[in-house]
Amino acid sequence: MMTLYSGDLSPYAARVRMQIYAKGITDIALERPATFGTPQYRQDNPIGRIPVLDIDGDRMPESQVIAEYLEEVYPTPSMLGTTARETAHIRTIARIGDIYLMNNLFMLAGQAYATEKDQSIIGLLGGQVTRNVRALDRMIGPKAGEDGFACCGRLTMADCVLVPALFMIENTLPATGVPDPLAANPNVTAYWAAIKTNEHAARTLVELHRGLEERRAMMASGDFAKMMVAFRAAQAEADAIA
Ligand SMILES: N[C@@H](CCC(=O)N[C@@H](CS)C(=O)NCC(=O)O)C(=O)O
Repeated sequence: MMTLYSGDLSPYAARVRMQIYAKGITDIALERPATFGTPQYRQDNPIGRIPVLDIDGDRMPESQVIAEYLEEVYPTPSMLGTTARETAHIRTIARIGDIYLMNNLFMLAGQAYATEKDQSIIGLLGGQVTRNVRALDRMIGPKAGEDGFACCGRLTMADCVLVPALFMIENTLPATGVPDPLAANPNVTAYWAAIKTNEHAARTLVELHRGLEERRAMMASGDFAKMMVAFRAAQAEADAIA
């Protein structure tokens, strides 16, 4: 039995969920780990993050690693290429989404909620996001804006990463004050409008929006601030043991 430890608003978990939906996998349970953010979770999962794929108690972290594992275990429908070169293109776009966009967006997210914003962090990470949306604009397929697929004319692992990354650009980046990086990039803008209509992307986006609403409610009630204090304490405890 496999369980994906996940959370609605986690863009990294969302990329794996979208892949699971697109592949029609029905025997992986999706669960928010009850201990997430506690010292116990960090003890059980050294990196301390989600997603984690639990395979009968054997825990596998890192969304990209999980995505590649799922491709091997559930090869059809394939979300990789039909040639080595196509697969390399898909993986390049997926890396842009993961490393160059999502990682910087995730690190920036704290600035969206901060009462006093640190402009040096926003400038550094926001600049990376802006630059790499421009790179993406040149690297997605020439028909991406028409067919709604990042490459190869069908849904691939690249789309699974780009959907949560572009969700963050649209929904969490504005609160940091970084100018909209989509405005100057017509291919990505057209692709984003088109991929939103894909059923698996739409399902994933509903979950991401639900997570965002929940986060906003927690912020309004003060529960989010309390959760962050607990998260930091758990991290400090884990660091002290290390
Ligand atoms: N490189 C990791 C990043 C995962 C990640 O940062 N997950 C976030 C949620 S989106 C998390 O668990 N954050 C908790 C923390 O930083 O303590 C992956 O690809 O899975």
